[in-house]
Amino acid sequence: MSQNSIDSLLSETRRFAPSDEFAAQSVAAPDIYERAKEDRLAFWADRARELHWHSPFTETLDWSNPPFAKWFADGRINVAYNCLDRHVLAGNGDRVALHWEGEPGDSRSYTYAELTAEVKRAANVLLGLGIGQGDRVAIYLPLIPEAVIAMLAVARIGAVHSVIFGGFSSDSIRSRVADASARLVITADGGWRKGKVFPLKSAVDAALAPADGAEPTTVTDVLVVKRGENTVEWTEGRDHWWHEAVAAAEPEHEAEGFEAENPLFILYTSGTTGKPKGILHTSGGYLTQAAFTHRNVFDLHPETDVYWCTADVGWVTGHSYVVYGPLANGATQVLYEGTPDTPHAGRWWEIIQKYGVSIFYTAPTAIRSFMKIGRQVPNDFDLSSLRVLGSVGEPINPEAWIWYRDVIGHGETPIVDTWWQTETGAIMISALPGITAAKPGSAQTPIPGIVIDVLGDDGTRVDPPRGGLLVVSEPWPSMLRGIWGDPERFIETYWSKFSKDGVWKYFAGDGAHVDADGDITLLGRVDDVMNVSGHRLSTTEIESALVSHKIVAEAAVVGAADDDTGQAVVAFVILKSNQADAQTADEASALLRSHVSDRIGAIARPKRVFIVAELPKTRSGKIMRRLLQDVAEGRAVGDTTTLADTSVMQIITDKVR
Ligand code: 6R9
Repeated sequence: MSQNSIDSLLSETRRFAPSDEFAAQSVAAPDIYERAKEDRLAFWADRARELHWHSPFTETLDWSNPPFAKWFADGRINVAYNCLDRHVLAGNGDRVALHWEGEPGDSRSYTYAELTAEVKRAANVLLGLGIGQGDRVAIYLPLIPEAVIAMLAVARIGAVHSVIFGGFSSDSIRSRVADASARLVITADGGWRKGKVFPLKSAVDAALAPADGAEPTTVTDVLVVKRGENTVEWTEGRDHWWHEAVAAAEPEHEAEGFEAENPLFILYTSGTTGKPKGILHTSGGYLTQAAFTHRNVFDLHPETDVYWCTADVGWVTGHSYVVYGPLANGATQVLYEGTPDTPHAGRWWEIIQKYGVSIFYTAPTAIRSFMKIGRQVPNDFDLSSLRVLGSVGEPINPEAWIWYRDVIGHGETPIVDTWWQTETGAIMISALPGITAAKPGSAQTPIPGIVIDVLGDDGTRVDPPRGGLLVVSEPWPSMLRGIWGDPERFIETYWSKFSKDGVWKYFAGDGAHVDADGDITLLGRVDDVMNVSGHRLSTTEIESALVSHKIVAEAAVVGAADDDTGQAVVAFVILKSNQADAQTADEASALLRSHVSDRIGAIARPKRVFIVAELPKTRSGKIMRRLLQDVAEGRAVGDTTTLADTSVMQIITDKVR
């Protein structure tokens, strides 16, 4: 974040208390914080008991082998049963679970009874393919109901899903499938985006094809949902149409209980090295915190609310707040396949009007892009059904916060700014809309039952008002249980910085400021992880993609502050000497931008690629990205005295400006 926006965040004095009317109907009672504090573990055990357990747990937390936690370990639970059958058995089978809206304008709704029936059949399809408890299933789908059905079917049989965002490349699929040794891939013939069908199956085909130096794939079967009406290549024996398999499957499937620590999913996310980390989540604790936060942070009244989270299921927000949280709570929700501006700039607002959406959860990058278009677009729609707004993925600046409340929330709705991560599994810091007086730009308060601290580099708590590093000081139910196949990296990445003398503290990688009221404002990543439109990208991963191109000798990538996307990817590249004259800098830059897009996915495509003759390095050869960031953000270049060659920055700056 730029110094200007930090300053404006920290001088923010406006407060927005909930109205009396809102407070009176709030799901969370004002004493919830005290109750959680009195006995934190008992508080979480009570929350867990709000779910259905096939057999009850007796132990809440086992922290005897930190940092490997076990929550509710001797209980047995079925996550999908909690999201489906339970509501049908409670007499809510006719309640709509999903209102799905396709980008071209087609739509489908599923009641809880219908969704349960679909998931039972899909579970039988998976069992028929030999998938069982613990097997990994990769899911590479557009945002269609089958994505939700597939995830729940995997969960129902105790298998483990690894959802891969539909915008990722075949290389990304290959590495994720290989890392998790997936047996099955569920994909589609295509999906709609920006008025066109994009292919998915062909990327899966390429990812599973034999490749030089790669192990043969572990995937034996591919299920293909028909959505895009694309023609697809077909591998007999391996590929199966989803609709045919589901139609042929037995309709009944009884959900069995699995251990609370049975793995539920792996989700890959960027870290500070090139290789994405497979973040592992398990069942009972994850569902407990996803459901609790969804109900309390959004003040969900499942009988009357219509909830919409705009995230794709390829991100953790789509796991916890499109699939597991809302469905565990029996919510009615909207799912939209496409982009916000197709076929017109008011598409999202039209959807809110059509379904009477009352709770809306999106990312600051989207809000800023709407701000840029102007309020006349949303003003053309009836948004009066909205009563709670949420934000996630990156810091929301006070200007965007106020615009969101004024223009989308008709100047009245509470806004919850929710801080959390793929690793935390569920929301960790957020206001509660019926209790907290909201402070624009600040995530404010740890949710009840969560212990957060802001520490100085020496590991002691900072004295407010002051900035430092964000840590979680006590284990929490939805915490990651590890990095798939790499316990060492798990300990090293998250626990080595601040844990000592048997006291374990989780280091989140974010900077944060605590003000005099004790409210927490997030300041962005402190490591080599960028945040572009709320999506995590690793500088190293993009650098590796760049140097994999034959014309590149060396590359350095930084995240530069950007008005639209929060941060933008900016690359500095040295070409191989025989290439420098072969093409113009513009040609090389265009070529490399699309190369990164092919290797990782369009979200990683650098906004700008500068072809330079040298990179700023310390005498020990470490690239000083901080200086490149100064250039990319148009600032005066900071201290260069540790550079091996101090003239380098002048040359780069001249080139760029
Ligand atoms: C849920 C999600 C996690 C990183 C996190 C932080 C940033 C998320 C934020 C926020 C400020 C918020 N982040 N929410 N920063 N305010 N409300 O986004 O997970 O994709 O793993 O990203 O996103 O930097 O460390 P994930």
